Amino acid sequence: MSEQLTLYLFKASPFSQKIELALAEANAPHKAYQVDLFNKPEWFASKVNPVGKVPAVTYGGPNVDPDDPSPLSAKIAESNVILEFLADLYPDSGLLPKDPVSRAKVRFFIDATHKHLEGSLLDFIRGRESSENTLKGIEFIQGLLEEGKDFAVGNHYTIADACISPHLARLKIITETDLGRFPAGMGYKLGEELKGPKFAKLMKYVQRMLERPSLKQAHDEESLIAFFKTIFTERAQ
Ligand SMILES: N[C@@H](CCC(=O)N[C@@H](CS)C(=O)NCC(=O)O)C(=O)O
Repeated sequence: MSEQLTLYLFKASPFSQKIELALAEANAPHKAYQVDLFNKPEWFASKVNPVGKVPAVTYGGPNVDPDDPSPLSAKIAESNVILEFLADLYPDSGLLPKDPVSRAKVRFFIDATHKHLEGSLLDFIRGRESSENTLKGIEFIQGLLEEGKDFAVGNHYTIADACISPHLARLKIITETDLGRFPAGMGYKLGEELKGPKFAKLMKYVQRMLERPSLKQAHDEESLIAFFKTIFTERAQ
């Protein structure tokens, strides 16, 4: 029997969703425990992730209930580290390609998503900055997509796709609903810019990622929209 694997997540967290996608793509048996970030259980920081953030996984050790984590399991946090861990655990899943150049490209894509898109998009959604850096980040990412290839790298789903897809799913929501803390209309405006010919390659990639069965399984757009409505009650001026 394989070692136990438990994912601690928050459903609306894009970082958690990366891991849900990778687990689904690898068809990996696991348990999932929803951490209420507004009322975190005391044991979560002391027994799973000292910084109190999701996602986190426990691996190995006895097969315990997720709300009673064992000191004998390995604890792994940081979404991009967990993605690599899952690719290592499931080498035949294709989550990381076998050849060194493609592996480097996957890692570069993940690094680019982190440096150029993740922070700027979240800051835009939270009303902390305009969409300028988000657009620059999207342009940078688009430049990494190779013509005629369906995925971030090559012709197979990898952890690079799992890393960016949750952000693309949120980009779709904010541009279609204008939900966010940014000034009214800025979400729609970003959506209009993305519809132009300049971003056609990226938007086709977005479409492919949103149609992926793993994304459909992990992503409940209606619930996320409802959640956004509860947290984005004010707007930045
Ligand atoms: N760099 C981390 C970011 C994780 C993160 O910010 N998680 C948020 C949810 S989206 C969280 O757990 N926040 C709770 C807290 O900070 O107390 C990763 O990639 O895993």
